[in-house]
Amino acid sequence: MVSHEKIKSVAVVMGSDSDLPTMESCIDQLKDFGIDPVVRIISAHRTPEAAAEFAQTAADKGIKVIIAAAGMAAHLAGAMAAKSHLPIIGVPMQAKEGPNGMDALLSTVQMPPGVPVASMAIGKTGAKNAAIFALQILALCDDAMKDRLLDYRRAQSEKVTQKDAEISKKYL
Ligand code: RP5
Repeated sequence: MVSHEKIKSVAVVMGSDSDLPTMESCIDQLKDFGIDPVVRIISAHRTPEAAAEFAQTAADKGIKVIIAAAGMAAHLAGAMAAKSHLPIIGVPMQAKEGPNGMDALLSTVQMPPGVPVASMAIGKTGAKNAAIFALQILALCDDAMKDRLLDYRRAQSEKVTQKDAEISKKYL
């Protein structure tokens, strides 16, 4: 069994500090599972050398999964995938202007054959799911993490079952 609790096994990179309020749900979700991520602001367009350097050296630093969030012409996740063999999870951000994150979704998900990015949904839901997806990857070789995820799923199901019981009583 491998423990991921003491090492920085997940990186959360984002294109701008304006993405942080959305990505906090990702960071919080990782922390809830005992994962303290590397968090960086790196831009595929504004700091392309830093993006390449980060992706190229991530695996050697012990990072196992990179979550990359960006808005507009969102190339950060793709830039990570171009320079790293690690699994890259992309989170499209909704920009202040433009087509409500659809620009970022398409820029993130439409990678060419051979260089995939696992794109999540736009915004906070995608941010939270990116964390859970990263945890699921870590759980492949971490039984304690697998058990935590199974508990999380059970608790989620119980909540729905409880709501179902409540609404069934109300509409009897
Ligand atoms: C992207 O452009 C960032 O990821 C952000 O979502 C968007 C706008 O950036 P700022 O102008 O707010 O820095 O690169």
